[in-house]
Amino acid sequence: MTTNLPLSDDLIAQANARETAALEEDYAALGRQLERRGIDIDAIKGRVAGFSVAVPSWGAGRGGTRFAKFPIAGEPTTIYEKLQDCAVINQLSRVTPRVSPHFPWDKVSDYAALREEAASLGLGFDAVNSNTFQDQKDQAHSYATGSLSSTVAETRAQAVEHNIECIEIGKQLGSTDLTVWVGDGTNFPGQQDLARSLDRYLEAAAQVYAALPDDWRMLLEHKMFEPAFYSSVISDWGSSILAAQELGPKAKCLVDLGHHAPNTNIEQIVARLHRFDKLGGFHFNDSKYGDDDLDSGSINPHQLFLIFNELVEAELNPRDGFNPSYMIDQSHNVTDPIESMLSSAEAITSCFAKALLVDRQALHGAQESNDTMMAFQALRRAYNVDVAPILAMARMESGGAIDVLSTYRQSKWRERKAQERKPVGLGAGIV
Ligand code: PSV
Ligand code: MN
Repeated sequence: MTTNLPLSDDLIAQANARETAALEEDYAALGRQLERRGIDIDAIKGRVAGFSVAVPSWGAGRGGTRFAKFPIAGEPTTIYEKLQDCAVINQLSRVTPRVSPHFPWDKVSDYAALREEAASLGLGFDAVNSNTFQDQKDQAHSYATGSLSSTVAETRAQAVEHNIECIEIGKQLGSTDLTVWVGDGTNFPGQQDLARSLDRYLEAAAQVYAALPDDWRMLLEHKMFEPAFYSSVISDWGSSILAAQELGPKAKCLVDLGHHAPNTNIEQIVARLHRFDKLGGFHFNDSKYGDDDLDSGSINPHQLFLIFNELVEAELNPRDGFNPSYMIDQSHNVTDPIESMLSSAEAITSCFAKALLVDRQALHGAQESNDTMMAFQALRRAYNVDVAPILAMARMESGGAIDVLSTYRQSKWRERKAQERKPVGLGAGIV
């Protein structure tokens, strides 16, 4: 297979050459500091090198809010251009080797060719996402009454069929997960029967479930509100786990960090879902109010760390299994999406690395003896470590950039694409 990587290796090597001496110094100093705590920095670096998080195809564009889109010159408009931008992110960060596509947004006529194109860019495909929250041109039945839970039988059948089509596409792309998020819900008390709408959802979702290949999972993504503001059919992790339990073992819950009420204890939700073998994956982003699109780790990096602390615990106690899928799901309208995704991938990987630094023996010992302060300090001591040299060293050793953002700017990728790509229309925002 021919490789077609978007940035030149020379550019990355030259940028790294200017940073290598300082990195080696910082890495050695951190290595000595961690050694005093009995931690082998190279072992942590090895775990970091094995970590990955998928990026969403739609995150390569400046999605913005549903109120406005402010396109930038050089923004991608096709899945092919989006893949190129995702390849830039992976080439620099080395932690985002998979792209999660969304249908019908990313529909093409030849999926084998799309898979090959992705592979030549060093990318594979992650979970396929269905879209029954928007009407498409020439669609027979509107989703105005909901999709999998609609009162209209033909609409439900159409939503089921679309999800099955996504599975078929996913098989061709090499995916093994179908992520299902429905915007179904109501805006008025009394608008729909709360129990019967869930019954309809479960019946339709079971038809999708029945079409899953043996090695596939169906990831149910809950969201408290928006676009429905009074009730959502799969509004919270309770509805999600009940639905997943009803559907069967291949149905798991997907936690989008922005889909909860403010201040919800998401790390506890993670522990609960894992306890019942229903932790399917994450959509990473951050949130200040009830939003779900701010850059990961930009508002509450400590929460992200606490989530990874639970994930490291879960991995050590796999119970029935531990295989959550990780993806970034963010899209706003103020930065170059490549830069946001690079920054988020770094924030996510940092929290993973910090969680690995937690002295588990000290933590568990303090928990058992009810030494609250020392239990908390076991977490605090790990959270306070600046793990940047570990991430940078892992990246450099696998061909990525020590300083991802500065190398990206030096590449002038966006400026070059502004000359080549057709301008994006104003369009509408997405949810
Ligand atoms: C819904 O807000 C969501 O988080 C789901 O993952 C969608 O598929 C995605 O955003 C894209 O709009
Ligand atoms: Mn999401």
